Amino acid sequence: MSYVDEVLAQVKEKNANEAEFLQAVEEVLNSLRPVIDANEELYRREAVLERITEPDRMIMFRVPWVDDNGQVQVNRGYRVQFNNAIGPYKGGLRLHPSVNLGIIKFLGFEQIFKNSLTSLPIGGGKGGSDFDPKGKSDREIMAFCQSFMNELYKYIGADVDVPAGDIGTGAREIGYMFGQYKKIRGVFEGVLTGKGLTYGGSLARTQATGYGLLYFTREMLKSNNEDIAGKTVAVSGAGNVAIYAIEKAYQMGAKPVTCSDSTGWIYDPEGIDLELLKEIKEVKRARLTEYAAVRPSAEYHEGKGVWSVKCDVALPCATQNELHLEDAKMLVANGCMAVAEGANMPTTLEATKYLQEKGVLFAPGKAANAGGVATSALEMSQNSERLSWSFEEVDSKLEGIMINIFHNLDDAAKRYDKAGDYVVGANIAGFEKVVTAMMAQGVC
Ligand code: NDP
Ligand code: 2IT
Repeated sequence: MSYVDEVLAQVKEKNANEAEFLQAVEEVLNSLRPVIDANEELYRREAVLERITEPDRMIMFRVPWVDDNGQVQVNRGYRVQFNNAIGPYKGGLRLHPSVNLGIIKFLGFEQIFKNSLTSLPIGGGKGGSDFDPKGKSDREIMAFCQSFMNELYKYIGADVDVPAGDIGTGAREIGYMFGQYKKIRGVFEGVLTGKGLTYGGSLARTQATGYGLLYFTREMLKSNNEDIAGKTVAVSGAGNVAIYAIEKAYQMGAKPVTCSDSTGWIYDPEGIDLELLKEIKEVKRARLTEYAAVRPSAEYHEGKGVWSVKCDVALPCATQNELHLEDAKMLVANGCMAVAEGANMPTTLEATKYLQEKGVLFAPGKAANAGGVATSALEMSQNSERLSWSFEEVDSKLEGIMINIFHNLDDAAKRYDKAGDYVVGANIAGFEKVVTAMMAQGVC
């Protein structure tokens, strides 16, 4: 049996109940075959794949907090510190009822390669909780965040592990967590990113993932003799990533016509009204039904279906496994030429394979959405030098990083005779740096 198959079988046996983690490992290891096969003896002896698929540590803890009725609630908190070969652990905190160990491990595993691709010194980690922020008062959110940090603080630090936002964790939650860390440790340091601008946050971090997604997509299209300007874009999600993807799409002359949340989706053929969307999602924290209620050009549909709309470019920006084979078929039938993942692993393995076979340009999340964590690393740099850069400075660095990521993975794919396969390119380019660092540091 080849080394890759051997390790895949072991990982499946050891982590049998972790579907999303297995999906992520399968994708990465399968696409690394050309590199592994070329170095099989060395990598096998060094147990490189066994080491990279086993987290450095997994921390799980009780998060008790008191709700507005005086009732004590208990959630489970997680932090998976996956790999720090190239820098301190770095990755977001997801607050969503679906969170479990397998989901946090898949996200942490992806983060290793994503962070490597940014070319910045950050290792891979992820955390979160099965806490559901929906419908909670500000006081309840604060109670949860403080209790979460009462345990998490032991394991993190500006040079150790630097968490940030993800689904359900935005500036409000980061603020409460930062305050509690400072209270417990008595240290004002860049232990979290995505902070508010008055206490160490970076300009352009809020926009970074969505903007970066468009910088990447534009470069990918350009390299295939296409232009983002004039394209009709289907976007899923209506959160941080989706909103700023829509904003940058407009700035580039494209027309975003959809968005979605967990209850339904909007088709607005005249183009999504960005200010209205921001008001509903960022200020009121309300449902998309409110969008359709005040926008005559918009259709609201319950449930799923955002990929049934005719578009040139699709940007899944909500959550994992939201774009299935049947969705991929609809996209292809409707003439979609490119899919770029704003979310982490939004496209199933079957759907990805189908899109690639049909010649659709496919940008994996670990490359296309790396602008968020890259800008988090820029926030860490600013905190270290106790300076704040201008919006333009951060944004232009972000743009350069995304263009660079595209060319790195494009080159990596070409080196292994897989030109145009950006999944293979991203995994190989991300892996090479981490594995070189791991081997240089010995068995640890
Ligand atoms: P937000 O919480 O701001 O928004 C998430 C959006 O996706 C909401 O519209 C939400 O709808 C929808 N959504 C979430 N879960 C589900 C679900 N199970 N089914 C249907 N819709 C769902 O999160 P972000 O925008 O920050 O994150 C979106 C994706 O991007 C995630 O995959 C995240 O890991 C990834 N990402 C985020 C980065 C960042 O910097 N924030 C960086 C890189 C990747 P509702 O509000 O109704 O739940
Ligand atoms: O998935 C991701 O890359 C994020 N949620 C951002 C992580 C970060 O540390 O900014």
